[in-house]
Parts: sequence; structure tokens; C-alpha cells
Amino acid sequence: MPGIVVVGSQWGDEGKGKATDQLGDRVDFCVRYSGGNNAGHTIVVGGERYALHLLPSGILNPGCVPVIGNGVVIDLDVLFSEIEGLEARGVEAASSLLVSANAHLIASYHQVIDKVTERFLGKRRIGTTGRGVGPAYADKVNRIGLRVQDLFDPELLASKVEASLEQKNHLLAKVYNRRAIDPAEVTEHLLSYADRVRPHVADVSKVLNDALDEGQVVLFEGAQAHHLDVDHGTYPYVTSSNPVAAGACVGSGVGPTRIDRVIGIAKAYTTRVGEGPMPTELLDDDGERLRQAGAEFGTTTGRPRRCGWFDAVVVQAAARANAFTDVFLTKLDILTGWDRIPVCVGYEVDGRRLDAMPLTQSEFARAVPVYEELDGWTEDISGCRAFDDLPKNTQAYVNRLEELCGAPISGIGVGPDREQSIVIR
Ligand code: 2SA
Ligand code: GDP
Ligand code: MG
Repeated sequence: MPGIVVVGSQWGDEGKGKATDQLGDRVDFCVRYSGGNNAGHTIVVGGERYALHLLPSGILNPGCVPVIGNGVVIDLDVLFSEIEGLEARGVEAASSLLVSANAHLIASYHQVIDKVTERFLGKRRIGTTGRGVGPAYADKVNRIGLRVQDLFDPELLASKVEASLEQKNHLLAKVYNRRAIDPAEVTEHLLSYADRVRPHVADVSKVLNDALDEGQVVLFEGAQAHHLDVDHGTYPYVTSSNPVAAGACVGSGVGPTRIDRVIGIAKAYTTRVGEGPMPTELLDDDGERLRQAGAEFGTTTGRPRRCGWFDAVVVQAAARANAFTDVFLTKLDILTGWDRIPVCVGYEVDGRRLDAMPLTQSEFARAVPVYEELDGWTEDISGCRAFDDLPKNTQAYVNRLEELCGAPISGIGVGPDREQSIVIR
């Protein structure tokens, strides 16, 4: 199974970091293919917690080559402070890192635009992470983006920054009442990284295709999730890239026939951070109880995550569009202690019963969940390492979710640590 994609099946923070890290000792290359440092992927090894934003989670496994593909937007300040942070903790992060020459850069002005736009939107804001990710992708699509390779052509970089800022400074002054950003300062700052970036730049598409030809294992680590995808998600409340499994091909330069396995990561309940519809959201004490039990706060921003019951309709849609071969179910331990656990199996929209997501976001925003209630359990399951160790009601919960998701559950997370997992198949 040489080409494997890990993808979020809900609205992010399902535990993709942990799942990726776990596969890591069998993986030769670990590739980030979309998003930027809006992501926050947490890995816990022997009680030590690592939060990665830009580097692939496989980096904690010696021998696994970390790769940043062309589909990623890179904030160089974050990249190098992440590398330094890991090295200070004894993780050799930089030596084998490969970065695509075609990946785009996040400049300081992208962050400024991200923040002022959100403020300007007011009630209609997206709830972004404020890291400049959306504006960097907007420049990419507008063909005024800065790429890694531009760091090695200072004149080209300077002219691109100037061109991009001409428009933006106008907007900042006239619409947002902000002072102009100096293009020379931005260019100089970016160029200060050129010598450190140079040794990492590679033809990522060629490296990965050669590795796959040799039978090596390449793991593509999705950031965010299916329902945050700019094409398939709950638009406009989405990120500005393609986290879906197909994005692994676009964002790294491998063809679809090279992907053998697509693992959907699904949390045993639902969370979302930022704005946008979430039918099963609990705005009462139950939501707070899930948030506290699951420590549901943004890994990047610290924002409280919105919490609710498992929405099988949402996961089913992701399973279909990403062709999940299997599902890794995470944070099952967090559900310990409830008498009954509701699971959303459909919606009611304007008096109609739906078994799938409605066609329009206007309808989805009005969707009222239809719940099926399953029996809960009280036993601590964090020490379980085999499916048969789980209490009967927990097994029944997993089995029902598997039926509803439309893909076999291949693993279960029962705690944040690398060791706290049950591998089923
Ligand atoms: P952006 O910043 O333009 O990508 O924001 C657009 C939407 O995408 C959501 N988004 C995320 N959702 C969940 N987790 C993310 N990463 C961090 C984490 C989030 C944090 O691991 O916890 O720390 O707040 C992530 N990144 C982007 C975002 O909330 C917007 O809804
Ligand atoms: P990602 O963005 O999908 O990688 O997820 P995050 O790292 O943002 O959030 C997931 C959180 O849940 C992190 O704090 C993980 O350490 C934690 N986590 C992952 N899997 C499990 C699990 O099975 N049980 C528990 N209790 N925590 C988990
Ligand atoms: Mg996260």
C-alpha cells in the first residue's frame, strides 16, 4: 500500500496528527499537500506533546522524510521557528526536509489583509485563524503570488511584492484606513531566508513518483477537512484550499492512480471552530461537558471549539467524495460517562426528512438533526488495546458508526498518546 492519504472527515481537529504519526514508522515520506500554518496537528509521545503547524507529523519518526508540497502556503517565520523548536527538543527536523519550488509564500501583508477583512465582514466573518492563508491562496489564483523559487531571483521577488502591494496598499488606505506596507521591507525579510531555504528545495513531484516506483510508502497528510474544502465544504465557511484526498495529487504532483488507501479520520463526536453551520452543535451544558472532557480548544489559536454529537451524514458525505478505504475513529474515550449517546442519522429541513446533506447551504443552515440514541458506558477505556477489551456498549457504538459511515473502521483512538490506540485491521 505505497500511496496513503489521511484526510479529515468532519471540520478538522479529528486527530489527523496522531493518526499520521502512528503510521509513521512504516512510512518513508510524509507529505503536507494543502493549507498552511492555520493547521494545528497534535502528537503526544510518551507524555511529550508536540503541536505542528507546517511540518508534516511524520517528522517525529526517524527515517521518515518530511515533505512540503506545492499545494501548501508557507510562512517562513513559522517554518523556521517550528524547526528550531523541534531541534531544541532533540528532534532532528531540518536535515531531510524537502520543499517544493512551486509552493507559495505567506507574506506579512497576507496576514494583515486576513485580519482586516475579518473585522470588516463583522457578522459575516468566516472565523479564520488570521494566519494569512486565504489571502495567500487568493494571490496564487490571481497569479500575483510569491513562490519559494522566487526567493532565488531577488529582482523578480521585489517586482512581484511591489505589484501585489500596489493594489493592497490602495485597499488598506481607502477601505480599511490602514497605513501602507513598505514593499522593500517585505522583500528584504523574505530574502533573508533564501540561503536557509535553498538546500531544501526539490522537485517534489519527481522525488515522490520515484519513491512510489521503488515501492516506498508515501503518506499524504491532509490538513483541515472535507467540510472545510473550498469546493466540497460548507462554503463560504471553509478554508481556501483543497484538503480532500484528491488535493493530495494536485498539491504534490502525483497522479490519482498512485493512491492506494484513503483513511478518513473521524472524531467520535463533532467539533468545529470558526463560523458556519453545524447541525449537531450543542449550545448547552452538554456541549461544554464535551469541550472540557475533550480539551476542545484550537491547537493554533486556542479558540474554544464548538462541540456536538456525531453527525453520520457529514462523515458519510466525506466517505463518498474521498473514497475512504477505511476510517480511524478518534477520541472515543471522551464519550465515557454518558447514559445515552445521540448520533445524527439524518436531517429535517423545512418539514422534509433527508438522509443526505441537502443540495444548498441555505438548507443545510436550517437542517435539524434526526437522532438515534445509543447506550453509553461508564468504564475507562483509555487502557484498552484490542476491540474485544472495549465494553459491550462501546463496541455497539463503534459498530453502529461503522454501518452509518459507509467505510470499515480500521482503528480507534482511546487517548492522545501514540500508544493509546486500537488497531482493528
Ligand atoms: P483559514 O484560517 O482561512 O484557513 O480559516 C478558514 C476556516 O477554516 C477553519 N480552520 C480550521 N478548523 C479547524 N482546525 C484548524 N486548525 C487549528 C486547530 C484551528 C485553531 O488545529 O485547532 O487553532 O483555531 C483550522 N484551520 C482553519 C477556520 O476555523 C475557519 O472556519
Ligand atoms: P488534527 O488537527 O486533526 O491533527 O487534530 P488536533 O491536534 O488539532 O486536535 C486533536 C486533539 O485530540 C489533540 O489534542 C490530540 O492530542 C487529541 N487526540 C487525538 N486522538 C485522541 C484520542 O483518541 N483520544 C483523546 N483523548 N485525545 C486524542
Ligand atoms: Mg487541528
